[in-house]
Amino acid sequence: TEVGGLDEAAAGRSVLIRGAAQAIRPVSKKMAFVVLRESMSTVQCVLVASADAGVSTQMVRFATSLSKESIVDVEGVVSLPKEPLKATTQQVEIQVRKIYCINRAIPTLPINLEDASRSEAEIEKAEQAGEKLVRVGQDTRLNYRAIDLRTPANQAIFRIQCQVENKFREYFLSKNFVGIHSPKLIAGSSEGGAAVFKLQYNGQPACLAQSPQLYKQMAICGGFERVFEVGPVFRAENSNTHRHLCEFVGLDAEMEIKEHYFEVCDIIDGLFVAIFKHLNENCKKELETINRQYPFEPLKYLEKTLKLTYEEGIQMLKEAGTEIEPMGDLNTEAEKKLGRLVKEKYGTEFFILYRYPLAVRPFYTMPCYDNPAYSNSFDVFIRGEEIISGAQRIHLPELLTKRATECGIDASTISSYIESFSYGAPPHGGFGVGLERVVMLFCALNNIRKTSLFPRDPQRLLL
Ligand code: ATP
Ligand code: AMO
Repeated sequence: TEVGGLDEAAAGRSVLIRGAAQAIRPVSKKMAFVVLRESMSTVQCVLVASADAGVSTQMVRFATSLSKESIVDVEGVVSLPKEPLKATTQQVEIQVRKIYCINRAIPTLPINLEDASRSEAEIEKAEQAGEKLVRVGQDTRLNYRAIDLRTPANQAIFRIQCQVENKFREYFLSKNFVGIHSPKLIAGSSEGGAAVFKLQYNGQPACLAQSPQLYKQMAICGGFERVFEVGPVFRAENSNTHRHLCEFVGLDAEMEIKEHYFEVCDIIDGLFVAIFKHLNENCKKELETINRQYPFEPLKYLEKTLKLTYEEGIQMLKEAGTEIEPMGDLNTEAEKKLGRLVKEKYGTEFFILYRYPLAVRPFYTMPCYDNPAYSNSFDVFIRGEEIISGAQRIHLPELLTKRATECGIDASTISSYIESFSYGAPPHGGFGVGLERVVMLFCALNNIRKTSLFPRDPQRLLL
């Protein structure tokens, strides 16, 4: 039986459950409570010594001697509690008949699960009441991630992440995209900009791919009209921020464009509205569980995603007192502020900003036909932070060589990529999303390390 499925309807049933002993509360020689946890759910198990039920005082003593987080099997009967239960997710109890310890945890764990599962508000309330408890810091959590991951909020976060990835695949398959896998060991950097991890490849200098960019475009040259990839992306940037990782999961797409690069924006619109809907409708328990530890407002989004030009964006910022260099990029502060302004004016926290100045985009970005100082490119934001970059690409080899050179890239180092466009290449465009950022921002979490199972940041490699 699964702990999460135990409800009032199960009252009177005999069950066998396995879980971790999250809390052990002796009451007397004849009575004890053991709270068992299985993923996001907890249930209270009641031991009462009684000859009728075949429960001895030794069994009660054995239960109270268990160490927290030991793995335990319990046989018992589901019953309704006399008063509503506050400390468990399930509103039923188990009257224990038999209890077995499958594997003991060491007596003193580096992280106390109950401390690690509390919200900031609960911690403050407990402190005001004079209770002594431990605030479990981010580093401690990551140093002992195998325990930290057991908190209900973490269980929920990675279930949400899995759903986002799954919906991404499902949506692309429904739109006739072909899933691909591009190499991660490559000879040169993929696109300039972010720093790369260098390594030796059979005596040759090589690096880890900083994106599937060049290969997903070459797949389009290879005759696949629409492709997508889910895979690791490596960035050696020394960015100690709340939103940068050195390795993250990239969700990438590339597609032929028939008439206009807004066809790519339409895919993003359909994809994300489908993801948000799916999470809100089918992941209620996960979202509530995250909310209990990290309270957040549901994401505001429109059925048809708002698109604003970059110029409109900087005009909005200007009117609100923030001057942006018109042909420069938005810094993190300006992006956040624009996010707030758009939310006030249009009632959405998810929008596309398009037509960026060409100078702030990568070399492969198509300049605007009407004004080459701008580009057919866009970024997408959730709650004022970037989750997607995308664009129409240059499919003309001469222009590609010219733009690479202007951006300081030696075109001879990417000659096979550039040549791919001389064999007949259709107009195309695409985008890249960071999976961890989508989950972090959908749930308004304050740090990307919370949405990475074993995060790689500039300081963290060993665990
Ligand atoms: P990507 O690098 O993939 O485009 P990003 O969100 O990292 O996505 P960047 O273009 O690197 O975006 O940077 C956008 C803004 O983020 C920059 O203008 C800069 O203000 C800010 N930023 C980037 N790296 C850092 C950093 N290490 N510390 C503080 N701010 C940073
Ligand atoms: P970009 O470099 O903007 O674009 O990356 C695309 C998306 O990946 C995520 N992201 C990150 N997530 C975590 N840690 C990081 N250090 C990090 N850097 C980026 C963000 C970002 O929006 N080739 C282009 C995409 C394209 O045009 O198709 C690219 O890599 O969510």
